[in-house]
Amino acid sequence: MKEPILQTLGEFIIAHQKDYPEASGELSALFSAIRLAAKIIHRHINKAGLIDIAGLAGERNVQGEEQAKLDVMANDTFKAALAARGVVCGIASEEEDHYILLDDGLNKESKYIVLMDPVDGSSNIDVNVSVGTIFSIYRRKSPVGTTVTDEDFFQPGTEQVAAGYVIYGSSTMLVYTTGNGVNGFTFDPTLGVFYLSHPDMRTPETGQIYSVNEGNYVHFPDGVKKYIKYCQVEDEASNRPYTSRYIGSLVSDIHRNLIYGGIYLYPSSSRYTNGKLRLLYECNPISFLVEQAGGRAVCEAGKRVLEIKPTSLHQRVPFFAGSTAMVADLENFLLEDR
Ligand code: AHM
Ligand code: MG
Repeated sequence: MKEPILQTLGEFIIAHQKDYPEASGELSALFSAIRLAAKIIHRHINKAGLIDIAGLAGERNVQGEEQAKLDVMANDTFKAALAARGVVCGIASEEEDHYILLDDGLNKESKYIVLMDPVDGSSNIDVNVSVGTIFSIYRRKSPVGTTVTDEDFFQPGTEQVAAGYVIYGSSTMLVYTTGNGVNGFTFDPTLGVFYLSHPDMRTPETGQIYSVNEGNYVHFPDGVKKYIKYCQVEDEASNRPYTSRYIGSLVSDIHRNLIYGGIYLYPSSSRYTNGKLRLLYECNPISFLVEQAGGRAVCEAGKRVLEIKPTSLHQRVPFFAGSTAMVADLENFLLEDR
């Protein structure tokens, strides 16, 4: 039997470059750096159990969390892959206290900055649960050739040029947007190639899944508590009770809900007064993807995550994202309890 010839990620990027007449090829080169880093991390994750890279590296990152060895490896891999192509002038990462200036060779002349969480949910590796990489790309605001500044990194999410995630699951997938819909590519490890497997991903208008760490329930704001109870109450017309699904790995929870329809919640609580998730390299890129797939992402009733004006690199925000009708229902509960 003949195997169908599928479109590769590289072919897809080249085919779509013509949609942007001003494109110089720099963004395409940036994507190939991300693609390479994703393949290297895929290889490490798949070997994690064998070569014991899953243990802790003995350092703490800026948020005071212990860094797993994989976090360190993935961070270094991304930095090296991005720097090698000469297409990025600045990088910010969950694993770095401050953003990094790349001013060697071609990088100095680049107009793009990248913000990333190299391995989100890395504690899940030890127990063989899917993790992900999240990335967000902006055009710098400061003049090309000068040192990158806060102004380049503290842009609202609406200014993103591209964003995406890589999920290292039962298969590895790269899902991204450049503001023209969302496309997903599945990695064939035998060939080392990402193939277009999920063209033009659209999230259902509504769904039956709610995803939240319910262990924190008593610490949640009243509106969130009431919404969770609403999800659990029987109502035939709206197919409730909904199903509760929470992996505790943001990319995996979002990926599932994007495909099946659902809502993801990480509210503020007495433990995390601004929520736990970081605006710049977790919530903004995921919000861009969710909106581009037809969903909604807010930090409070009526406020899109993408419109927040960032004030610090590792800032956290409450995060609610998913199917538009479900997020709208939640917003009504939040409004009532204002
Ligand atoms: P990390 O960036 O330190 O890995 O933490 C982020 C992760 C997300 O992937 C996940 O959604 C969340 O933390 C889970 O937090 P909790 O264990 O509080 O539910
Ligand atoms: Mg993270």
